[in-house]
Amino acid sequence: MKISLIYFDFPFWRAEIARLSLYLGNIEFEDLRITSDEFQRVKSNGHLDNGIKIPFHQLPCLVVDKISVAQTGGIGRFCGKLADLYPQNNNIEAALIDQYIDIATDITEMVSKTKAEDRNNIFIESLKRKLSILNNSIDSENNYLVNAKISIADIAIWRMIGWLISGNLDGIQSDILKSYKNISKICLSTESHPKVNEWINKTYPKTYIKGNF
Ligand SMILES: N[C@@H](CCC(=O)N[C@@H](CS)C(=O)NCC(=O)O)C(=O)O
Repeated sequence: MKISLIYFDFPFWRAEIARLSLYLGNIEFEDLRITSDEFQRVKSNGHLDNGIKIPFHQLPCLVVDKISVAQTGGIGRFCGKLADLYPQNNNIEAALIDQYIDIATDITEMVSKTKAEDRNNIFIESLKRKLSILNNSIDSENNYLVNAKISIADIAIWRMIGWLISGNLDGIQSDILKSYKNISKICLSTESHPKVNEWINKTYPKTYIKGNF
């Protein structure tokens, strides 16, 4: 099976859910990172400069034996199944993992649909409400979100939170996580997984600070 994952050159959760699953599962893949210039063309014509089709004109896109697949959740589940980070025969465990992928999407959309000037107190309070609910959904004894083993849910939440506290989002302070200890614990456990650590060393910008949760 020939697999390529197409995204931009940064470790956002929408791409990392796939890249990191494949890496953790020792599954060979092409990690294709495109420029924002090429993405402007993708948005208008729905394919890469080399002709590869990009469904819905959106990234990430996974290409499996020349078949292009879009949508973060589906891509994450596909890679998770290959890498044993998402169950193939346990529907309830799958649904528990899915709910974390979907809350990562909800929070991402909530933030990315606002401009810096709209991130006022009301917005920050509603973001904190979401984080608090997420925090309370996690058992404080657990190192991972579902069934005490790493899954695509942990990768999604760790990288979504990493983006949220990066300091690169105007109006969102990097200490926003400080009251949410269960989320922090999940992020720290995921980041210190040996293969995750290897991937960070191999692919993240040298400025990336570990343990910052
Ligand atoms: N529903 C899509 C959303 C992906 C998405 O919004 N990707 C952004 C880049 S991070 C994008 O392609 N935006 C351009 C557009 O939506 O036209 C998914 O879950 O993958």
